[in-house]
Amino acid sequence: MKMTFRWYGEEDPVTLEQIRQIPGMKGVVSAIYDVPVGQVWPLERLRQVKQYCESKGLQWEVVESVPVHESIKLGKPERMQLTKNYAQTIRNLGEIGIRCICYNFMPVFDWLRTNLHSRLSDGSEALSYCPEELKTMDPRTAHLPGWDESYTQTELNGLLREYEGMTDAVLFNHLVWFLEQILPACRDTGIVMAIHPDDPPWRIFGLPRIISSEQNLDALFSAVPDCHNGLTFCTGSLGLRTENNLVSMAEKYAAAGRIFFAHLRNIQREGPYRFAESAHLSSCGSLDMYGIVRALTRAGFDGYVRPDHGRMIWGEKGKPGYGLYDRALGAAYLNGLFEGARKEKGI
Ligand SMILES: [Mn+2]
Repeated sequence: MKMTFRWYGEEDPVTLEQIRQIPGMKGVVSAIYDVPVGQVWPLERLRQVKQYCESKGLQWEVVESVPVHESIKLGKPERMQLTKNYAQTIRNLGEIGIRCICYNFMPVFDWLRTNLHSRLSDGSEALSYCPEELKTMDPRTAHLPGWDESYTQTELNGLLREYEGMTDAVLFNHLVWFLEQILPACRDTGIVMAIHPDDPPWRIFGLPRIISSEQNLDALFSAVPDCHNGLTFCTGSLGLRTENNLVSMAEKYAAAGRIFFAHLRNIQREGPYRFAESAHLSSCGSLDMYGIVRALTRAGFDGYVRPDHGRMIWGEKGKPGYGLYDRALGAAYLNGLFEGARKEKGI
């Protein structure tokens, strides 16, 4: 297990100096944020970021994310060139020593919450989701928390129209096509593709969802059995569906060599399609975090791990979900769970 921390580049209010002081921290998970989706990430820029991280004592081996252009998900003719560009980005990432790419195949929005500043009973703030709030949000006309600056209203309307009537099966075929096209670049560089599950794992605004359940994952690995095709095991996303047994899924996919990266965080399920993100501890939410870590360890998981969204605590201001303090507490807790699990296994 290699503990990492998401870092949003030099604009991030959380600095590499701070990240380095979290006990057990080995590296960062980052990306290039100012290259338009679909274009090749320039080698020179990648080298600069890599060198900057290393100069601060941190490795950069995981990218989150290289976004997949909507035209690839939609299966439009320009997907040919866009996929070639994606493959070239993989090759450039291979050049600077990246080992793993986290990506997702969710149409339009790669995550959605209805409140980014939900007040928990201890006074901290967390991201939350509830169906009543969702009903008041029509993406064609209204403000969506976290997405205001990503699309103009016209762009968003156009995109939603293009997805009208798309089935899960069609979107799935587009994912398989995309993976088959980029696999040669993965084989040449050794880079593995770790798909992030849908967040939350159910349909929103009628958009298709294809990576939400064990059945979906089985279908993906049987359609594309290549060993570079794997998963970001995000407990906070998959764990929102009660039928996803995370302990058995962790064991199954880790033993099969499909988990390359784990996002370990807890959520409090508050009813159907209703949840708040919680502190990482098992006692703070709905998930058995020790059970999950033990299952990963028993199955021989040796990939990358990061604490996922944290609450805003101690008066910290910053990017919702990505402050320093609660994620650092999460990392310390997870390190303890892994130490316990390793010792229990006798390694
Ligand atoms: Mn995640």
